[in-house]
Amino acid sequence: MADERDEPGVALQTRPKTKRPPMYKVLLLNDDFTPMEFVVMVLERFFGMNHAQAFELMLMVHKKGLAVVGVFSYEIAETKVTQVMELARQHQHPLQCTMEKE
Ligand code: TYC
Repeated sequence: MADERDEPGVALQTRPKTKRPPMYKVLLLNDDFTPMEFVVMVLERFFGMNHAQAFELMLMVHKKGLAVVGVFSYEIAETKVTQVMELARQHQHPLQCTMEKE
């Protein structure tokens, strides 16, 4: 028996036209010089992590080379990257923070 897809005059449910905005991953990269405590402080200050979460994520970056620290809208991700890079620059640490589309 034909299902409703085959029946003339029966409207298919259409997808809502509102598209979700693209989201962006903020990535933290390892290096050999930035002090671990500085990275932990950055994660606490700009990414709302408690000390244990920040320490765990810092160690993950240290061991794996990089990690996603959060996913945000474009403007928020860009602000986080700028804040991290600016603080690292002020302290003369080579810490790198970037963003990429999810
Ligand atoms: N690898 C650094 C060290 O041994 C620590 C570090 C961790 C640096 C994470 C950057 O994103 C980073 N001092």
